[in-house]
Amino acid sequence: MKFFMTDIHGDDKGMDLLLKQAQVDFTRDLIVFGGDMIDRGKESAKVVKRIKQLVDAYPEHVQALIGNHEEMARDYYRSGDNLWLRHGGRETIRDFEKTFSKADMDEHIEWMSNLPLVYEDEGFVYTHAGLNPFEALNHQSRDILWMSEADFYSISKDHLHALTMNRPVVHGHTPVERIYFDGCRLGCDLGSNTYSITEERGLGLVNLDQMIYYAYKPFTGKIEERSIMQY
Ligand SMILES: [Mn+2]
Repeated sequence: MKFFMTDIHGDDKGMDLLLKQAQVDFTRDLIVFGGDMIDRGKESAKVVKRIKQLVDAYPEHVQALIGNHEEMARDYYRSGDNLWLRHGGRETIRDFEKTFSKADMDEHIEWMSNLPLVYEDEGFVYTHAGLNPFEALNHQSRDILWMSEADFYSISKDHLHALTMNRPVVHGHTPVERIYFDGCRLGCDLGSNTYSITEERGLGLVNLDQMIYYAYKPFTGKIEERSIMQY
């Protein structure tokens, strides 16, 4: 099976529950994490630690991408850019310092700062927020980490299909209440710790083979199973 999970934003519990619910088998399945592991939620360090452990243990079956929140952390540590501190970074630094030794902290920050922008396999192209149709898939600029839903969805299907060789693009970044497939894009961020309507915040685990997903809602503590809408 092929899975995607994105924009976890520090919800380690939700991540754990969903992986168990879907019975993800890291020795056989593929799971791609779409970035924004950190910030807003309380357990950023645990989430980064868990995903790094999985990538290290199952490099053929677990892939992780960078999101704009890891990019802000990268800019903070590399060039002192303070933007991150105003987007949850202050709390994440405290959590990292509480969870990791100095050496572990450096190792995890270095690891998440160097994650790729794009992953692709024969079936799909995976990215955090979007793709620039004027740049080759392996030469995308870092701006794509910040691409708005409006910009990404204004690209014609033909243009995007030409870039991806007809593979759907699986992404996160902008919270949605339901996951839908428009024929070439699949937005999978259910707004974990970020969506404006608190009661509707969720974390999703998408099964790309079955086109279904599990949504964990911290407000109710329940996991709902839904089909991906297609039109
Ligand atoms: Mn996000």
